[in-house]
Amino acid sequence: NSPSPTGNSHAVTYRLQHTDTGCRARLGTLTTPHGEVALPTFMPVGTVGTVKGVTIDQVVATGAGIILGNTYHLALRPGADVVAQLGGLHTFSGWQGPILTDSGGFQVFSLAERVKITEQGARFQSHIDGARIDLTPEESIAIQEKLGSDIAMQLDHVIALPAEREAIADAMLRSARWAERCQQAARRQDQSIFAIVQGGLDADLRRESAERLVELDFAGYAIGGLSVGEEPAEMYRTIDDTIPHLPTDRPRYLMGVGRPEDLIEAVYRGVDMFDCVMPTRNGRNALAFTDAGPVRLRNECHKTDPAPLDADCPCPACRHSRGYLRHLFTSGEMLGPILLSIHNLTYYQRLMTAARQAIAADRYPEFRQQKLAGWQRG
Ligand code: PRF
Ligand code: ZN
Repeated sequence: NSPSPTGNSHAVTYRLQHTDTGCRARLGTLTTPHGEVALPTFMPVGTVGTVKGVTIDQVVATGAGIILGNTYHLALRPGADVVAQLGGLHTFSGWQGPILTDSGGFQVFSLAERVKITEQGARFQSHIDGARIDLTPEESIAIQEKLGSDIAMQLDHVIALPAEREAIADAMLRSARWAERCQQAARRQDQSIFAIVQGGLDADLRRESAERLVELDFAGYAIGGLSVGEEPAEMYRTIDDTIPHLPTDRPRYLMGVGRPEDLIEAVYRGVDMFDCVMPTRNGRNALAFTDAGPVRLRNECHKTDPAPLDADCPCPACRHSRGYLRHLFTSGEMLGPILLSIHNLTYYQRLMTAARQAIAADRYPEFRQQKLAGWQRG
């Protein structure tokens, strides 16, 4: 783990290969202890050590290069020590490629009960059994080290928007202090930490957050606190306000985003990594993503439709007619949610593959227009 010629001694490194000549979209490679990933990329969410409804072989077949796991859920059940005893999250889940674990900051905000945030950390009750838990920056890193992910996220303080500027600034500054504590607590040489930029929708707070974190030198930088109810245009503007303050030689990860159009817009603005439950959660609810926009398979109009969801899609769902897929859902068959989860994950991976090809050819702006026009027509 010796310092590279570029002065980057992290276990996880980013190599920028090309920036599109017409926008900020970037083509790059992420190198981790469990292999390389072409960026931009989408990470399927494997919250509790499984991408819901999909086997590891099936996740691999969708084209995914890296998956996400959750500190919060795995710490509550089965516990980080149990995962460690079973060989760590790679062996436990069966996924041998790169894994990123979220820190718990957002899950405390969105799932836990009776949450109390102090400078020390988050105190809350488990949403599973009500047990009282303290999650400090040091504890979050200790758990993520037991899980053995390639990328650990810093613990951050996420707040609901809209909020008073003072509260947003307070949470941003606390998140920056927690970032440094996470860095100090880190022991593993085969794991890197990504910092998380916070600061709501305020350009000055985003800049200050980015500058404080960049000063500390992390392996990568996430943009957090977005997609929490604000308008898409506000999210895009905040990405534009943040990206110029991040180093070009580190990956940028937009957390918990989003719809296909959000990925396309964020890549345009210089984002490299994404995660979201949308492909799997929507798939379980009979909603399929296509180039003509989302398709609701429970709708009567698909009852006798012999066409596949997407004639060009190589996934197992697309060997069937829309009429058959609808039948699986109306009959309550478990294969429906499984097939649509696989289709949607495949759709997201093919979208990112096409985005990378467009960037390599300096035609990302045209590619973006084409995709947005298709989704609007649908
Ligand atoms: N922080 C963390 N995880 C996250 C977020 C965040 O702000 C978001 C915001 N959309 C999703 N997941 N730690
Ligand atoms: Zn398909």
